[in-house]
Amino acid sequence: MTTEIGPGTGTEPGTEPGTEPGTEAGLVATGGGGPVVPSPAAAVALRPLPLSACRLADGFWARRMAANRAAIPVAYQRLSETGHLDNLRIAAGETTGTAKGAVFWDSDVYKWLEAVAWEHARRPDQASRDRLRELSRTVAAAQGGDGYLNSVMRLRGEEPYARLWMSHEHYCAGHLFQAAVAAARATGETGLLRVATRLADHLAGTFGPGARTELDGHPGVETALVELYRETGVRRYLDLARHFVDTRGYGHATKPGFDPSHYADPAHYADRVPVREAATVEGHSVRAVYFASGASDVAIETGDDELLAALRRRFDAMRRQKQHVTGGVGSRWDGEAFGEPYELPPDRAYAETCAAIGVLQWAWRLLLATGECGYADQVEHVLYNAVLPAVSLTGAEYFYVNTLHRRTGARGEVQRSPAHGRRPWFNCACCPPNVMRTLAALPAYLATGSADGLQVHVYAPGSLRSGEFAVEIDTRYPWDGRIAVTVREAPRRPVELALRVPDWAEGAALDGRPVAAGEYARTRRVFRPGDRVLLELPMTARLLQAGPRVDATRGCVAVARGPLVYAIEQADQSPGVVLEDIRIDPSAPLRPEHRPDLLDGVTVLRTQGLVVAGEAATPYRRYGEPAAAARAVPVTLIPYYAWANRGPHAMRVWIPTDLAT
Ligand code: FUB
Ligand code: ZN
Repeated sequence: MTTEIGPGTGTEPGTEPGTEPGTEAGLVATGGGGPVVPSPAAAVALRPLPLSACRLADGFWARRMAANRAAIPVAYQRLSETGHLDNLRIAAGETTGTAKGAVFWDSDVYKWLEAVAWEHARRPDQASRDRLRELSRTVAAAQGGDGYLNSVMRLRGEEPYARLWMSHEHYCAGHLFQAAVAAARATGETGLLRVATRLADHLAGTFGPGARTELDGHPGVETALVELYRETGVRRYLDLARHFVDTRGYGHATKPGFDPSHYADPAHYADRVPVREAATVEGHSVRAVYFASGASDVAIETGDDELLAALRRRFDAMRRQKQHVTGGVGSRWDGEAFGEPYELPPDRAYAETCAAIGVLQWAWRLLLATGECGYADQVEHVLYNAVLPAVSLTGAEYFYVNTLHRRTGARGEVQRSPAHGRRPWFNCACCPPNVMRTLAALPAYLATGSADGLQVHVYAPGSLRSGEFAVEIDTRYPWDGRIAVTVREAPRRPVELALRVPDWAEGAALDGRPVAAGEYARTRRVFRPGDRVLLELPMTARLLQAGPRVDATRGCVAVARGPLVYAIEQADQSPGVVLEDIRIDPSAPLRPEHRPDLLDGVTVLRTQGLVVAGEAATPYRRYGEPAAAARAVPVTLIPYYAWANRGPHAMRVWIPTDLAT
């Protein structure tokens, strides 16, 4: 049932459901959906399940989500302390003062609201509903009579949309739309949705064919407009998203005039090459992948195969040339940017948390569009190894930059340096609430449904339902590769159960029969309650090496087991051994050992390595001269996501193998 709350409860003229000027459909919340709900006409191979159809039982992700839930009130505190909330309250006339912080700070509040909404869907509680209502009222009161909304711009007296390359006004609008859609789907309440549609109508009246042509320097509004279209049925929001997608690549988002920095480079804004022609990702990594996600949404909703094909080519180029072994993207600190192909330095990796979340969003959309297993492989890989490492086990401390190598004694020069370890907040706080909203909606990424079946992409204990087909999953994944699926309810007709066999899982078996890695293992039949299907994924640890074009990791290996990338951290090594001096012996076995007592329960890997005798007089020696003597040492690896939970120790993902290199 739809409840009208907060602003516009029907008492002011023109605020009754469905009577908002410029709004063609009534604000009737669809309810139940998660973060991406393609419209009935959308060109998708798979459809997400409602959040309520994916329930997690105690296990790996349930623990991480519990920590995330506990961090949500902590983040509210941070948003209060920094002045994020005050900006909106001052703009709303609830208090007095001047604007603090960056022009995009409203977006952090909206991301936090989105997290509250998804959490509420999972476990409703009055306190979060009250908070949602209270802030919805504030945001509504901060909105101008014409629908314009941006507290910082307004308080600083800046002219709306006058410097869109930097002002993030559309970007903030996008995060508001996402929060409003989440609130409607999660709680059935449309107060915030009303604010969102007023702002979207303002945007649609200001920008588009025959109107203003500038684009926001930071994409994000595209996917949000599509979601708003999906939630409200208002076609002009989709049309505006398509306009923003099709007109990017012609310099409309780029800072005009001369500027010797990246601010005058159209590539920084994903604005150098039109979307249908772009062969790869470039420029600011978050902007590039957010834009590609939004463009994928547009392709899905408009049935634009040509656009989808271009986005698939671009994703593939990113995966082949510009993605770290962890799934993180963005090699350069300067401009927070993608580097050249194969420019993937582990020690200087930027790999912003938001960029990983953008890759997750993009991969998920391409999975829905195509049903191809490779995109689900990316979803899982990025979740475990690029998104999760950004948050502490307590759930309340974050990395902005996700390095793959922290040196012994490293000093954090700037606030976001990973050398500090994870931090409670940042001045540019895009990442913490982004993690929060992503983890709060995590069950939405586990499985999809279709008219005749269920597809499971990411394994976690719990239950899943697609229509009349309901199953229970029992597993200790990612520590153990056995996944038992028990049917609880099934229609009296054949349906298909599709279980993803990850690309790394060579030797997997379904009910004892071999199944191919990198595909779905499909069982189609008339299921009966109590039927059981057993998928067994081999969990032998494996060594990975980079191709010859990746210079930065030559002579090193990375280690993975199941879906997890591993790392060595100083705290686990023998006393006196300096992490930089460790070499791994690639011929030595990697023995798993589950340690319930360590890092909230992890499977460590133990192996044999060598340690060189100490620092040399100079870093260089003549070619061919023997390296310093080495002695054998035991080496312990932990999952990369769990590093930096015992202080900011030295850590590395890429480990040298050879004393000669
Ligand atoms: O541009 C402001 C913030 O910086 C965005 O939210 C992120 O993309 C980050 O890079
Ligand atoms: Zn960020």
